[in-house]
Order: sequence, then C-alpha cells, then structure tokens
Amino acid sequence: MVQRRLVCTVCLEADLDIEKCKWSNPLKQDEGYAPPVKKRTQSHAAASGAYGAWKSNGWVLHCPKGHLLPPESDEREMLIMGLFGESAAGKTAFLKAMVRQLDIEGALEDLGIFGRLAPAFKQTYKDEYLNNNEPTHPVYDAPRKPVIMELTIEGREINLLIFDSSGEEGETDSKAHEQWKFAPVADALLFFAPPATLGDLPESVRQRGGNATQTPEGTRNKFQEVLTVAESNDRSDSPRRKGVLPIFVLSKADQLAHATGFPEGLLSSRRHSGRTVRDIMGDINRETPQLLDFVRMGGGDSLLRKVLSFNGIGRCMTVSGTGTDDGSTGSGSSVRTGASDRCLDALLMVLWERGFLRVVAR
Ligand SMILES: Nc1nc2c(ncn2[C@@H]2O[C@H](COP(=O)(O)OP(=O)(O)OP(=O)(O)O)[C@@H](O)[C@H]2O)c(=O)[nH]1
Ligand SMILES: [Mg+2]
Ligand SMILES: [Zn+2]
Repeated sequence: MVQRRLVCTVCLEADLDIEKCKWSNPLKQDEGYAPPVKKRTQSHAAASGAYGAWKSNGWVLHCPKGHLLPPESDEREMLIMGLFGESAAGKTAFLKAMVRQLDIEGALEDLGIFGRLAPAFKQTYKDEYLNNNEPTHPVYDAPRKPVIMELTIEGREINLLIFDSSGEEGETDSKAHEQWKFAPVADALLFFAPPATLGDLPESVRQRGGNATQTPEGTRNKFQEVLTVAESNDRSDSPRRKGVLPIFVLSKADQLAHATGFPEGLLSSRRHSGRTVRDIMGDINRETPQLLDFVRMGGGDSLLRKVLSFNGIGRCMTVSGTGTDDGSTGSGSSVRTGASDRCLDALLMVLWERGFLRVVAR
C-alpha cells in the first residue's frame, strides 16, 4: 500500500494534511478552501466534473502557510530524492542525466514509466541547469528548491522532487539543518562517492580526471552530516525512517575502467528498452555483490557502513559517463565512456521499494 504524501517544497516540515491546505485563484485574486465536491477517497476519475472544472478555472493548492504546492498535488503521489556528496562528486551531472533519460530519451517507456519535467518548471530548469550558471555554488543560505518531474506509471501520477545539494553546503550543523531541510522528509537519500573517496585504490586511479578533490574523510564527514540532519526528530525505529531508501552511488565510475578488480560490466549501458522491470531489477540484484566487493576492496567499507547505518536498509549502484573531468575544455572534446542511463537505477529502486512497480512488473 502506497502512502500518499504531501510536502510543501518551501516549509518542508512534515506531511501536510490536505484538508488544511488552501486553495487560491491568482486569476480571480481570490482565496478560499476547496469546495466540498470531492471526497478524499474519490479516485481521479470520480473527481472530474465539478471539481475538475473548478480547478481548470485556475484554483491551485497552497500549503497552510500560503506556498504554492507542486502541480496537481491533490491528485498525485509524491516522491522526494536528495542528492549528497562532496563538491564535484557528480550530483548535478547525475540529475541532468536523469532528466535527459526520462524526458528526452524516454528510457523507461518500455517499462511503462513515463517521465517529464513539470511544464511549469521547465524554464527554471533551463535557466538554472542548462545554462552555465549551475546552482552548484549557493549564493544564499536559502533552502534549495527541487527539480520537479512528473511520472506516470499505469495511470498513476507521481510528482518526483529531486533536491540537488551542493558539496559546499553543510559546513556546520546549523547550516546543514537549514540548507538540507528536505533531508528529513526525503524518500531516498543518495550518497555520492567518486573513485577519489576510495582510499585503498592506487593513487593513479583515484586521481584520474586530474583534479579530484574528494577524500575518504571528507566524504565520510559529509555522509555523517547528512545522516544527522535526516535523522533529526525521528527515532531510529520510526515507520518513516524505516521507509527511507539510502543509496550509495559510486559515481564517475568510468574512471575505474581498467582498474584492477573493477567489474567492467558495471560500465555497460543498462539498456532498458525491450526489457521488463523484472529483468532490470534482476540485473541490479546480480551486480550488487560484485559492486560491494569492489568498494570494500577499494577501502570504502566505512562509507558503505555509514549509508547502511541510517535504517539498516541500503542499496548501492554505480553511474558513469554523466560528465567528463579529464581537464579538457569545451563539449565534445573527449569521448564519454560509461553508462549514464544507470542513473535511473536509483529511481527504479525507490519505485520498487515503494510498490509503484508492481503493476508493471506483473
Ligand atoms: N569522468 C566523469 N566525470 C564526471 C561524471 N559526472 C560528472 N563528471 C564531472 O565532474 C565534475 C563535477 O560534476 P558535478 O555534477 O557538477 O558535481 P557536483 O557533485 O554537482 O558538485 P557540487 O555542485 O559542487 O557539489 C564536472 O566536471 C563533470 O563534468 C562522470 O560520470 N564521469
Ligand atoms: Mg552540483
Ligand atoms: Zn509551505
């Protein structure tokens, strides 16, 4: 059973009670509460008619404090992913790869999963992510806004909110709590660890790319800071915490091509087309022990254990080819190797855990 969640992207405090949310109509400069035409238990179809007409007249849902909620929040499920890791670990590149795979490549369509940037959010995405001014360096200490994607799986609609943190954030406890307000409400926490964070790998491998600034200690501290924030006001056995999926992401894995012991298969495309959810989940599960062995051999055991310490659950995955850091400038100056479509493993894992894929996996 999937629990419907409603979180305001500005307050990020707790699950909101939809009955307490405000409807307002910017076109009519009017404010009020939902008319009693739709019961909470009604399905989307049953809710059409007066309710639908009323909404198409411009009434939109706001949180009790008046912040605009993500599109169609009264109808859709909500999933929240948070990306964490040191600077230049590949988080923003991962997010862009996800958007590209879902929205442009339609990579999961054969699996019955359709995704696109929320139309109202497209311009913001272009400005903030596709132009050069990536929001990698926060100018203000204001909490980050998510990238909002809409997913459809067999008629079920989901607002996917992805919060892309910056490695510069979380300097102090108090800053971390302010900047990562989304962490305690996230469904999935992604912990990014590029090869430089694996201290037992040969220096030549860790430094591939030339300017790898991450360290095992820096990343371990970052992970700990994230856990501290994500755990706040939640007991370790609380149902919410148990439902979270922490994911260890070995990023920039193309740097590991030819590294001793690295399973090269992890650099091959996930090839979603023409396959089923079960095929893909099977592949992911088969690869997991190989990946864990390599990370442990490379000295990443304490990072893995940190990720696992959140609730005892944990997944791991690898992504590569979402960017290049070989020091060359300009796009197209180097050949990208790797499997950027593996960025979707995280989404599949979360959807699977949350029971969204049962219908398409039959
Ligand atoms: N080799 C390689 N380089 C990558 C990969 N993904 C990203 N990069 C490069 O790594 C650098 C940093 O990537 P970002 O995605 O901006 O890193 P980030 O984690 O968002 O960093 P902050 O926002 O500063 O915290 C860029 O030069 C990317 O092109 C990858 O899969 N392989
Ligand atoms: Mg970034
Ligand atoms: Zn709010």
